[in-house]
Amino acid sequence: MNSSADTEPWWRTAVVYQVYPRSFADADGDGVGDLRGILAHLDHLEALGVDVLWLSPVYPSPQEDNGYDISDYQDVDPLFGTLADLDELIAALHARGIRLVLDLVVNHTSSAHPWFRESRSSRTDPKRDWYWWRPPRPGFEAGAPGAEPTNWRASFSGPAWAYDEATGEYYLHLFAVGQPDLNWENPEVRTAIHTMMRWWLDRGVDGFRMDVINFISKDPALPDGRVVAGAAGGTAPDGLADGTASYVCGPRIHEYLAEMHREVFADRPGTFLSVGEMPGVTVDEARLFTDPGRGEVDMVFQFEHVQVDQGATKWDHRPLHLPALKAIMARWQAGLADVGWNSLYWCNHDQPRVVSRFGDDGAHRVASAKALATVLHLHRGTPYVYQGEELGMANAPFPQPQNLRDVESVKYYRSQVAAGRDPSEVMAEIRPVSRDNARTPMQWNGGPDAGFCPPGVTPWIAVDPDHASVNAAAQRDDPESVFAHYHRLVELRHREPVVALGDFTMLLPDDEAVYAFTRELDGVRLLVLAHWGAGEVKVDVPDGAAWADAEVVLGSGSGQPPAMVETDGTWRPGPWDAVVLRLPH
Ligand code: TEU
Repeated sequence: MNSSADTEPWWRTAVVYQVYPRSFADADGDGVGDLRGILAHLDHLEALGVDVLWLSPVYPSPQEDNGYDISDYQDVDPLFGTLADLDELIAALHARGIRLVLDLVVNHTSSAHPWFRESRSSRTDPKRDWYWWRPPRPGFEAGAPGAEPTNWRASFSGPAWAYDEATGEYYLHLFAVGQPDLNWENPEVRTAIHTMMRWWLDRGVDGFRMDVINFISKDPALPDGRVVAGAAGGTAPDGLADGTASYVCGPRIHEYLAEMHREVFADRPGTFLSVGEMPGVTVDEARLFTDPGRGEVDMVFQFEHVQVDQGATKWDHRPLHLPALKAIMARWQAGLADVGWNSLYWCNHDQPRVVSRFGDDGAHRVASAKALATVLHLHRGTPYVYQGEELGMANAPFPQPQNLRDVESVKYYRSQVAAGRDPSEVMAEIRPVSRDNARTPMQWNGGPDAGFCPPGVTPWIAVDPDHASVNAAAQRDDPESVFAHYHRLVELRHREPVVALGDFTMLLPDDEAVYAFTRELDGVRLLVLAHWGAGEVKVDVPDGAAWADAEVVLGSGSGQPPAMVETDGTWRPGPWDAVVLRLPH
């Protein structure tokens, strides 16, 4: 049995809201969202009731990866505003009781960062060893295909090494060419990062979301990966290999995170949040990372549940098999039940919109958005809401390749078409999964460009045409809206300890249409039932008769009202019905 609320860290009852600043609100009329745009919309966050704002990067950046390529860790890009604007945002949030968590992108910098400029200036520069420099593969001519020091593929297509003619060596970039990986083996690098983090905490920020933080420790031997036929995801294998075995949760990762915790957070009065983004992390590793006794991070973002509908690569999109998703969620709930903590998310700036991905963005958009929200928010862990998710925003159309903006999608398109594939086939692969789906402008109202930017301005990425009906203005005062439902879920977590802290038990693991589980804390039990679809369904709820006269905490669906558990213990829901029941009354 889990302990009760008053001894728990604050973030166990919190809900986090992610803002992707480029796409949230454009106050200065350059077509790109900015800090003053966020300041103008804090009432939205307050109305939703969230506790924390996680702000994606606003630092100076060439914007090759929309700010995840940072050229100065201690300033704000003029595109987004000024440091003074950020100070104002911190104060305005704190005045509303909302904490601010910044994105910490320290696996790599931008190639425009002064550290990298120095590092690349000569082989003997004192900062040479701050990055991963290696000579060409023996027997190959520098710069020739195959001369890369390892055969690793970068996350955004192509080799993970870029040749630098000036010094005749290659540097490692696990992401874009403009994102060289920092060498954490070098203690000077670690000290510089810790100093920078303390500087932000001194300024009033409340913690960090740590970008691909489980990639920072690499096997210094840098061995080749194993080449798998067709690994590029298409008909034209690129001859490259997956190098993740050498850097996902690498040899010194726990040491680095414990050191960071000690150097940055441990002796500081206050209440902070650290969440590590960790692609490829296992439950066992996550237990270690989030065990409070070890002092590493508070929680991690795992990726298994957002890869459940992928084949060999993210472009190989498969229909969801609900029992597979349930098995993943149940395993994470069980694995972090006694030690550690889960973060809960369907959406972020890298994922397609959940109502299109797992729900029904046509006839049942509102009901399916609510059902998906209910399922996620009733798990044990800290839920994350990504801007627009609380409105049920859907994937956008992207009719032509020119409509794409994201470096990952654009590079994939080009590489596949260059390899001779049919462009329309490649576009069909990209549409359902592109990160651009998450990045279309926030839909504030039904007017021109959804109220994202001042009239007459063209947004950096096209607004989804569905904003005429799907927007904040239409939902904020409507008790039946997706927004109102998210607000109720946030409020429920704050009010009802069993939601934040109760034990979790998955029910009906093999059912393909109903997601069901119970939560329990100090004699209070919740039953959560969600119909994942619109077909005809009847399930026998385990111990169902007991729930027939339970209190209805929340209910939503396509019809009115949603189906309840019947006295014989069965549940016959309408399309996307979802209910949360409580015992005792
Ligand atoms: O994402 C890490 C990451 O694993 C992503 O590259 C993810 O695999 C990909 O988006 C799936 O399509 C983080 C950031 O969230 C992302 O926006 C950055 O591009 C990336 O790191 C590099 O900083």
